[in-house]
Amino acid sequence: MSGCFITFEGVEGCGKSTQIALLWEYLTEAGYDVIVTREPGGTPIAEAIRGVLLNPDHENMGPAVELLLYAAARAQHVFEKIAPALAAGQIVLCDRFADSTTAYQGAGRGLHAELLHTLNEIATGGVWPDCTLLIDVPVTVGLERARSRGRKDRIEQESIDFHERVRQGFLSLAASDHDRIHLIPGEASVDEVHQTIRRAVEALLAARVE
Ligand code: T5A
Repeated sequence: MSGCFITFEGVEGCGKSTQIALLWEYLTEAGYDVIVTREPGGTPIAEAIRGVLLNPDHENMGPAVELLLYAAARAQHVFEKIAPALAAGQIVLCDRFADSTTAYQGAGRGLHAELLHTLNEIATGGVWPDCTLLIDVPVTVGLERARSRGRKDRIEQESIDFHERVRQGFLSLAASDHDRIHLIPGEASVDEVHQTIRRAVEALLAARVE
């Protein structure tokens, strides 16, 4: 049986990492073989690219360079980690994936949708999430949560307007793909959000064995 690819998306500080850890624990205890990974990153080469992308000193990075680096990190991540894990039948929980490029570089930076689509096709090699959990919070709530970590990375330093466009980009994606993208209200307590996510993933896994 091939594995199951589940991605988590949303604005800065929406609670993805927190929820991925809870879902990993739940699924592992239930006997599933689960790995957790993230974008940009997940492999040594892609983590090195992450360092370049998020370095707050790289404020002169052009939009095209940013786009190509996210795509390069994703191509290596899919090739080295995600595709082999799915082929081995594992559940892959991934903190961000190609929808982040559509939201940040598309809606946020204003890059052309067709260009993003082509690059996403190349970078993913056709490996696409079975299910995406979009945790939605107001931008100010997410940024306030993220701020508690200290120095902001290069993308967190962007304006509120940029982050609002990103949020709207995610919401548009969810509206256009109900089957894959589950919109999860993220302002509820950590446990309430976890329960909502659990129900969505249980339904997904049950449907796959029918
Ligand atoms: N990016 C990424 C692109 O521009 N294009 C792309 O193609 C890709 C893949 C990645 C950056 O790169 C950009 C997007 C990002 O800007 P990152 O460091 O991985 O950088 O940033 P994020 O993915 O945004 O990760 P964060 O850690 O900022 O956010 P999370 O993981 O969503 O949030 P989390 O779980 O760490 O929670 C943040 C805080 O909130 C609390 C937690 O305890 C924590 O303190 N919290 C809650 N508090 C109250 N109620 C809840 N329900 C809470 N849930 C969590």
